[in-house]
This record gives sequence, C-alpha cells and structure tokens, in this order.
Amino acid sequence: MSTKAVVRLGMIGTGGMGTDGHLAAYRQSPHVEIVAACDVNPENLARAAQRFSIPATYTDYREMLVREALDAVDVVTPNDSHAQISLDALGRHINVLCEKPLALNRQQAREMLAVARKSGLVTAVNFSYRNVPAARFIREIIRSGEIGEVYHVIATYNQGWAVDPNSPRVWRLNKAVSGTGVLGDLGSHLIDLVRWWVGEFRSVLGHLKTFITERPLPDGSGRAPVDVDDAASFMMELENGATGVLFCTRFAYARANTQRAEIYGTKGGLVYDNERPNEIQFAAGDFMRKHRQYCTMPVPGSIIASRTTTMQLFVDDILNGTTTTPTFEDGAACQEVLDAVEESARVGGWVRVPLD
Ligand code: SOE
Repeated sequence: MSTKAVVRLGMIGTGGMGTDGHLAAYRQSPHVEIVAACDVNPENLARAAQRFSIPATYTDYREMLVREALDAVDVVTPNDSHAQISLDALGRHINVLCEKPLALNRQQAREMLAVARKSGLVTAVNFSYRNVPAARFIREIIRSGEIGEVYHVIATYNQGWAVDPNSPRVWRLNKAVSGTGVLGDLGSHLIDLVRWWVGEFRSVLGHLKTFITERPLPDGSGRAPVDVDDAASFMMELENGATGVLFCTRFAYARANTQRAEIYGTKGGLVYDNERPNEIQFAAGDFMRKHRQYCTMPVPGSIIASRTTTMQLFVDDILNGTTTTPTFEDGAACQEVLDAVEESARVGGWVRVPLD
C-alpha cells in the first residue's frame, strides 16, 4: 500500500462507542483522515471534534454526504438508523462500515445487502471480537482440522449493568430504536463468532426474557417501559450438523463483558475466554482425552502482534481492494439468525434459518 494513500472518512455518531471505540481506532491508522463528523447531539459532536481535531461538523448526515468529498462513512448510531444511513451512503458511492446489529430486522438487512452487492463498494460490520487473538487462533485451529469435525459449540456472553433497577431506560432498551435487546446487542457477536468458526445456522429454538419492565428515563423526565429482552437463550443446529447453546444477558451480577465458548470436535476441544485474550484451553489426541486434561496454550506471538480493529481493516480494504472485515453479507446472515430466534421465542418451537 502506498504510504500516501488516504481514505477521507465521515464519522456518523460520536457517542461513547463512536469516540472511544471507532475514532480512537482510526487514530492508529496513517491511512485515514477524519474529514467530518455528524451527530444529532451537538454537545457530543463538539467534544468529539475537539478531541480528534475534526475540521467539519454536521447535525444532519445527509448534508454531510452532499457537502463533503467522502470515500467512506462509519455509522455508529442507534440501530434504527443503520439501514437508511447506509443506503444513502452507498447510493452516493461511499464505502460503509456499520455497527452491529446491521439492521432492525431481516427485511432491512436484505435490502442493505442487495444494494451493497450491486454497488461493488466495501462494506464492513463491526463484529469486533473476531479481532481478539484467542478468537482468531480458535478459527485457525478449527480450520486446520486439528480438533476434527465440530460436534458442539456452547457460548455465553454476560454483562451485568442492567441488574440495577435504577439503571436508566437507554435506547438499547427501547424496541423501536434497538430492534431487539441483548439478543441483537450481545447475541449478534456470538452468532457471528459461531458462523466464523464453524459455519451457518440451520435451525434455532429461542427463549427471551425481560426481568425489569419499566425504568427511569435518562433525562429524569419520568419512567418508560422496557419492551426488549434482558436475557436471550437459544439452542441451535448448524448446517454441518453441530448442535449447541448460546446465552447472553445483561443481568449477570458483577460481570462487565465476559464471553466464553467451548467447542468440541471429533478429535479435540477448545475453550475461548475474551477476558484471557492471549491464550486458549486446548485438548487433542488420545492421551489428553484419556487423562481428561485441557492445557492452557498461548496464542502465537504472530497473531497477538497483528491484533487490529475492524476500523483499521476497513480502511486497508478500501485501499487494497481486499475483504478482511466482516461484511454486509455477514451482518445480514447474522440478522437472519436474530429474526429466527425472536420468531422461535414467539411461537415456542424450533424454526428454520432463514425464516422465509
Ligand atoms: C453493550 O454494552 C456493548 O457496548 C455492545 O453494544 C458492544 O457491541 C459490545 O462489544 C460491548 O457491549
């Protein structure tokens, strides 16, 4: 890649994830220039512009798309605006990175995917845990054949912030804005890891649960209902015949952000833990099976050293014509599973993926 090549990027959404997550990541790349930022919240926008020295600011993304000569946008807004912003950007021939979950539902996701395919542009979805060294190593081991054919994946993703009944009714707890609750927010990461490690989903049996159905509004103006899932559990069968269970919650006491997965194959087993990103647990072969032993295996230094972010990969993909990030294909495939889990929970039985 030429050291001079630079992607001119417009940032859409300058909340915590937009700034501490995305803009901070772009700062690590010499190949991106943040030429403009947009947010409906002028205070967040001004703070971000100052912190990251962004020359132009907008409160309407459409104005930004028209006025700035952009190569790319990064969409880090609440879920209900992912589809329209992405479609508008693609329509102006601008490459798009979008936060997960890609959309509110599969209909939106399918439209986004169809437009993305037709455009030939680079699209990315921030399934960020693919970048955890242990997650990458697990994929390499599975693909090498070292644990044989996968029989099972059991994965959990636990946060605990919602256990406090006074924790406010933020947008993530409002179905009209978020689509689903913890299912789309955290479950989408697990679904993506399972697809990336093992393969596509065939069917699911879901259960969704809301524990606290009303909370104080963030601005103190009263209380509002919570109409999304606080916890989501689902069984799954994958296309290769593997079975498993995924579980995610915002009600795991004293947990900040804990992901774990166990993967069992015909010849070995693996354990992933995002809080121990540079190691895995591993067993393979008759000797370890006989003695029921798992050993801690360090992730190879080369994988650790090349740890990156979706944001840096997105920029490199635009400049190099490569596809190294999860794309709208992955975002839409994940959305098909999310919709299937929701539908399964509604009808109380197994459903096929995709639903229709
Ligand atoms: C929610 O608390 C959240 O910020 C998710 O939206 C992110 O995707 C996850 O990586 C961390 O937790």
